[in-house]
Amino acid sequence: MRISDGRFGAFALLTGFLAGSLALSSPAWAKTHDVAMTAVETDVVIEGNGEKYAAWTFNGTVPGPVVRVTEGDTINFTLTNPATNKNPHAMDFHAAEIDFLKNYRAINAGETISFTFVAKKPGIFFYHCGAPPMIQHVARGMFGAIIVDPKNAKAWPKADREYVLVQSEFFKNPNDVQAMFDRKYDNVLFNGGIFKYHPFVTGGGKLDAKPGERVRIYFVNAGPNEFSSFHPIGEIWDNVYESGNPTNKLTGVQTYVVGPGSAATFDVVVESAGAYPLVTHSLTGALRGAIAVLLVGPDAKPAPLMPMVPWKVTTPQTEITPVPVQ
Ligand SMILES: [Cu+2]
Repeated sequence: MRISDGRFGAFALLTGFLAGSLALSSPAWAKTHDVAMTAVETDVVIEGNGEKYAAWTFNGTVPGPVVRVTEGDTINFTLTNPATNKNPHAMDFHAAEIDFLKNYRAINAGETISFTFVAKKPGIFFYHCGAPPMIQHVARGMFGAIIVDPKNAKAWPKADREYVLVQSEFFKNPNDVQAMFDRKYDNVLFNGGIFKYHPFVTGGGKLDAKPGERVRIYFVNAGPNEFSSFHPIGEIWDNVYESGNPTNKLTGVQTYVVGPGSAATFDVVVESAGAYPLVTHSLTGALRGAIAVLLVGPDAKPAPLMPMVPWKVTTPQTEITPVPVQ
């Protein structure tokens, strides 16, 4: 550029100034969120009869808390691994684009790690612990979902009702890492429970909706190994958005495959009242726990994004005795 030219010089100064301003400050619509999680090694209820499991968790629940931000937002994340824990833990956000070695490294009990990222792409993303053996940390419950809403809310139709469903495999013996490598799972879970949203099973709940509502399911497959073949029995997905990005839009889909470590957003407009089980059509998974019944009726009440209401315990709770590692 010829800086001797007055007009070019002024233009260069102006664009340089604007570029500098943009680099120094976030766009006006972007927010900064401080997100803190704690690795908690604790027993959690995994079945409607009160059965408990020696889980490893983020914040004491399986899945961990849903994180929700908007495209362009900055997340200052902190993970604490309390001194009372026995194992190293870590955090890997699929919504982030940052160095893995530095940010996703495992920290020992008694340590804390912090990192910052900008959620640049809209969608539904997996998060999980990456401490070795990662297959065990995921299988025992260290996973969750982060929703990055598009900054343009009109990028897709407005949803009348939203749910988050996270699928995962359950291994009865939390210490049998070989079973995890051999894919010898005992159950498949939605949101950390066996038939958690199946109203005909002891202690089971449901997902509510009203006729005509556009129900949006943010679906994450935590794995660790199996593919999900997500299907609404009695319905057809009006739209499926790969990775939950409004740009990745499919229409009129019966079943959509979500691999382990992946996610998609599913819209269904249910025309008439009734029961519509949402399943993985990999039937060995559905029949071992991965059925969530969408109960559609005019009296449906508002519901949280991820219903985690404690299950009604109808039988005495039993503890699972940890088995030593082979
Ligand atoms: Cu962990």
